[in-house]
Amino acid sequence: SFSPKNIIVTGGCGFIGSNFVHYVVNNHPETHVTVLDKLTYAGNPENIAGLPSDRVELVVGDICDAGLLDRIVPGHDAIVHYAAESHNDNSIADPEPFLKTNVEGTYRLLEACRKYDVRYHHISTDEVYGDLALDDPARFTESTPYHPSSPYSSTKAASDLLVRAWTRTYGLRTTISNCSNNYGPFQHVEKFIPRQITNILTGVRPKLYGEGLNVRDWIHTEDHSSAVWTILTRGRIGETYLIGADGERNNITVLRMILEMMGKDSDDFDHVRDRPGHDRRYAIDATKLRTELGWTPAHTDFADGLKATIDWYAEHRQWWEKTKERTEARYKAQGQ
Ligand code: NAD
Ligand code: TDX
Repeated sequence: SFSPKNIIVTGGCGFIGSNFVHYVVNNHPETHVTVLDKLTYAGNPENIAGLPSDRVELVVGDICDAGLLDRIVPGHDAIVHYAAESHNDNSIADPEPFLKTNVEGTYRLLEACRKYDVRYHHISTDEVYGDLALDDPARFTESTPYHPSSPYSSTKAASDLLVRAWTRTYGLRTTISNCSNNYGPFQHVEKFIPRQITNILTGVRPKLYGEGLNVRDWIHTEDHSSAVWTILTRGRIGETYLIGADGERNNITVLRMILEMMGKDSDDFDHVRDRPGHDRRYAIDATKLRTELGWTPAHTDFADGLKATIDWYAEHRQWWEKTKERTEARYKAQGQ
C-alpha cells in the first residue's frame, strides 16, 4: 500500500475537500496537507481554521495556473483533486467557469503530475452516468456508460475521461472515485439540504423543485473521506471505484424529515420551478469498493446524520448568514 507523506488537496476550503482535510488531520498523523484553493464564492478558509499549522498549509491560487503548479507540486507524493465548480443550477445559468475549472483545471493538474511523477486521485460524481428511471431496479456500477445531463456533469465526465487518457497514454498513476450526494457540516447553503435547513432557521418556507419525486443517494461526507483515503492508499492504479452508502431517498421525503425534525408542519413548503433537464434518480452499487478494499460506511443512520447536520447549521449561523442572503437573491431571480 501507498503511504503518502505530503499531499496536495485541491478545493480543500470547499465542503467535501475541507471535511477530507479534517479527516486526514484526525486519522493520519504522518501526512502533511497542502490545500490549494482559489477561494471562489464556495471556498471559505474558516472551514480549515484552527487545524495545526505544522500539518496543514493553505496556498490560495487557481488550479489552472501552470506556473503556480510548477512552484508547489514538486516535493508532494500525491494530489487529491476536489476543486470544482460543483453546483448544477449555477452551471445552467453560466457554464463557462465549469469548463475552465473542471476541464482545463484537471488538465493542468494531470500535466503537473506527469512532469513531476506524482500520484493522482480524481474526485468525481455519480452524475456522469446520467439518471435512472424511478421504477428501474438498476444501480450505477463502474461499467455503466457515461451519459451526463447538465453542463456541470458533462464537464465532470470530460475530466474523468482526461484522467483515463493520461493514465493509458502517459502511464500516470491515477485512481478515480465517483460518489453520490454528500451531506454534513460545511456544505454551501445553495445545496438542497442546507438550503432548506437555513430557510427554516430564517423563517422562510423551504423550496422544492417540481413534485420532489427525484431520488438522490445520500452519503455522509465523513464516509466519503474514509473511502477516498482507502482508494488513495490501497486502490489499484488505473481503476475507478464508485462510492455510496445505500442511501436512496426522494427529495420530498428528505424535506419532510427536515420539517418534522425542526418542529414544523410537514406540508409547510413551496413548490418552485423545476430544474431544466432535472435528473430523476441516482443510485450507486459500491460492491467493488466494499469487497475489493473492505470499505464500509460508519454513518448508516440517515435520520441521525440529518439531525446532527440540522444542529450544526443552528449552531453556526455566523458561518452561513452572509452567503445565505446572496444565494437566495440568485434563486429568487431564477424563480426558484
Ligand atoms: P464546493 O463547491 O463546496 O467546493 C469547491 C472548492 O473548490 C471551493 O473551495 C472553491 O474555492 C474551490 N475551487 C473552485 N474553483 C477552483 C479553482 N479554479 N482553483 C482552485 N480552487 C478552486 O464543492 P463540493 O460540493 O465540496 O465538491 C467537491 C468535489 O466533489 C467536486 O469535484 C465535486 O464534483 C465532487 N462531488 C461532489 C458531490 C456533492 O454531493 N457535493 C458528490 C460527488 C462528487
Ligand atoms: O432548493 C432546492 N430544491 C430542490 O428541490 C435545491 C437547491 C435542490 N433541489 C433538488 C434538486 C435535486 O434533485 O434537490 C436535489 C439535490 O440538489 P443539489 O443539492 O443541487 O444536488 P445535485 O444536483 O443532486 O448534485 C449534488 O450531488 C452530486 C452536488 O451538488 C454535485 O456536486 C454532485 O456531483
